[in-house]
Amino acid sequence: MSELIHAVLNSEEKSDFRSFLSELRSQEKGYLLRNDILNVYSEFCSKYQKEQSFSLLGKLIYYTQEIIQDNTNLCFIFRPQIASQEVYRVTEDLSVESISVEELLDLRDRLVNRFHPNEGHLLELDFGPFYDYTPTIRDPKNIGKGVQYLNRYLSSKLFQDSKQWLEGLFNFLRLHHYNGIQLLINNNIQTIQQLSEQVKKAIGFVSDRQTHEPYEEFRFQLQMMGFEPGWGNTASRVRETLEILDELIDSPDPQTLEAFISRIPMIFKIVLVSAHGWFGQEGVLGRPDTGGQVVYVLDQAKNLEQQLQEDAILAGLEKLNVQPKVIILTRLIPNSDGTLCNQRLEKVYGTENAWILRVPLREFNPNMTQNWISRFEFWPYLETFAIDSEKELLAEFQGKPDLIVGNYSDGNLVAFLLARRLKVTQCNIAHALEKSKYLFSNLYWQDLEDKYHFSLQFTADLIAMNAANFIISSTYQEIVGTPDSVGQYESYKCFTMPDLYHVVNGIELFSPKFNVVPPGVNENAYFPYTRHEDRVESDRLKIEEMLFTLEDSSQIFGTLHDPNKPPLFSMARLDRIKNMTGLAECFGKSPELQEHFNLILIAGKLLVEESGDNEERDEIIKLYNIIEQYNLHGKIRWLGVRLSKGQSGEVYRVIADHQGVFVQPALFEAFGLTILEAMISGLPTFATQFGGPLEIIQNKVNGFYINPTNLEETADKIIEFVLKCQQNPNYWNEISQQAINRVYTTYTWKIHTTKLLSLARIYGFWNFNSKENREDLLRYLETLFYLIYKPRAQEILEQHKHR
Ligand code: UDP
Ligand code: LCN
Repeated sequence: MSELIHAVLNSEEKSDFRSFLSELRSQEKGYLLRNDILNVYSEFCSKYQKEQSFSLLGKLIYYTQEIIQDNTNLCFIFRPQIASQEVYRVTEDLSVESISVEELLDLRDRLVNRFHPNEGHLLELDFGPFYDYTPTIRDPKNIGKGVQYLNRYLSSKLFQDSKQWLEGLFNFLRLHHYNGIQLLINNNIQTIQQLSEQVKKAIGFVSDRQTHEPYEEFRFQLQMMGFEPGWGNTASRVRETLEILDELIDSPDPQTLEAFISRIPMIFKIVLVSAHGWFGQEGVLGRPDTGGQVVYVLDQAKNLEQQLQEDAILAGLEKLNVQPKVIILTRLIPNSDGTLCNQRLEKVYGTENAWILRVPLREFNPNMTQNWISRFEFWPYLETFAIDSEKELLAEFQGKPDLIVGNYSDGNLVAFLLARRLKVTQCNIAHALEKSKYLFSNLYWQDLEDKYHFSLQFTADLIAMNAANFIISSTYQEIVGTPDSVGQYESYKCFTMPDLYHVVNGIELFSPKFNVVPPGVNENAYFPYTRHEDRVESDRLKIEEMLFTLEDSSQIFGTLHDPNKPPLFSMARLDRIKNMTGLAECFGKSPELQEHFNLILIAGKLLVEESGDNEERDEIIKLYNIIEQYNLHGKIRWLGVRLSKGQSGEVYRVIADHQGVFVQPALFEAFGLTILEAMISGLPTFATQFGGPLEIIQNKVNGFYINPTNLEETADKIIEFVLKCQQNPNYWNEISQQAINRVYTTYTWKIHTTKLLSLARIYGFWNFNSKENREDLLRYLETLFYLIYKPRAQEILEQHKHR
């Protein structure tokens, strides 16, 4: 970047740069974010009739993420490429100097008047040194493909010392049991030499058998040779697995290693931690805090169980009575508002051995702990919840789990505490890191602390993401963003929490622990509207009535003048970021949209008094105001209903029957399951360009991007689609079909679970083999937990005691 700045300064654009800096200095805001910068620059260009994009200055501005005013100096924060940052100070006389991360964080503190030079330095958190001894990916485009990289890297290291590598492999093979039953190899094989010989002998033995001969029929002969169950369920499967092992011993390479490890029966018991919300199978969706995460985890649990069962059968473990078990760990909520969230154990529908295990919070103050607690207030209860859960899990599994997966900041912290105590592989899933959702949430954390307690959340995030053996993200940009926007994990790289700590290196984004594994969609509930044979006519009629005509003021607001107009549909929890009010305003401001569509929203509750959530209450009031302001009566229906999965699937299909469209107008969406649901149903979908939808949808191919902060442009995009449909009556169908194809080819739970289990096995293998010493990192994280997290959590607990 320094070269680019100097190129500007040494060119005829120097005076433009000077005038632009003076334009910046005249701005009221001392802290300009990318959008502000682009606006100032665009105004500057039109004022002085300058070329925007092809100039050197334009290029410089393109890479600028933030500009901070420091008296007469300006501090430029550049992002020359994904996951990297450079900071320069430009003085009034145009001298340029690079500044360190530490100086930048001090500057940010000064900006918000939180800098106390006399009080000495603030605590600096730096995770960099802990990653010094682990491999890192070099090319940013390979970020998120951790396991591939790790395999290649570690294999090449491991295979260098063939004796040590083979010893490691041998020891790993001897490790596996299921409920006390030895798997894979027994004591008849004592050395790696014997293993190699016996593998060849066994290959010869199974090759002489019928391809489909069941394993049980030759089990005892194999046992005599030293092989226990786990190699396959038929002669051909056993032969394949042994041949892979044979190849691995004779001429190892990373692909063979991956293929072999992916077949090892080493995962039977999994915990999915989803701590805060109303976690249930009915009556919970659409409540504050309870949306996609519950859907994701439930579907994941079902599919994981199924995959584990299939894997166990394929491995030849059927007759051993192997019953894989998946437990979703959540909190028990005694006052459960008609849901089953007060039940200790609930079986997951459609599974044999997947359960929701609910563990109550200790009774610090029954007014709090008997009721739902917002995710922003939940922090003080996590440690005791983890301690109590450990006992319950050990009892339910009759032993330790093989994998612990955390969900969201709180679940990830619990997963860390459990994994640390039980010494089990820890996987993290963020779902949504709030830091990216709330602008300046770290810089102004003190002002937001009462409402959001971000000091705990961000500390918990740092602890859990660094502790995790591997992290699953739904998109690439969740990790490191796009060329012009910062990723969610990336935002933890360097930030200040004024008066609390400075993070100079919060996470290694190039670590192979990051893996992109997107979720799928429940294909029983959500499927194309054209699959008439799978739809139930009476359900369709009921949903039709509910969406367009039913009068029920307790849960439906609005009567349509013309119910036959196509619906412009959206469904989301009613929080600020989901921006349902923005969509209503966009509709209100556009007579053209009103002419073509009715607006149908399924969102939250209709009455302020019925909501216990701050943001939901604000949004309810705002939505009514917009309806009045733009006089949307007769053009809008707002449904405050809670639907079952089956019903919500039929909602999308009925909207598609009416040639409607789905709009997802969130100000930021981490991933966006409703987008998958709408697309698989066959709805042309317009989704926010901020966040995950950018990767789900390919613009104008199988859906459309919108910028929900630009209401006029959003309306224009939808109208443009309508006009195209009028010109080409097949256009709606084309987009609809492409949307369906996109989900079936890229977003299925089968793809997800196969990859997740393969990751869990491979990371388990590497942890065993590389004997990576992480104790120093884990001790550092524990220190943060005890010295920063716990005292702050205790303060909230004291406040809660008086509620
Ligand atoms: N949902 C629902 N009823 C509502 C709102 C949402 O059933 O009133 C479901 C929706 O079908 C989807 C999930 O909740 O499965 C929302 O997931 P998404 O990832 O879109 O957003 P989140 O709420 O997790 O931020
Ligand atoms: C949380 C969110 O905010 C959504 O964007 C995701 O789709 C959901 O979790 C599931 O991961």
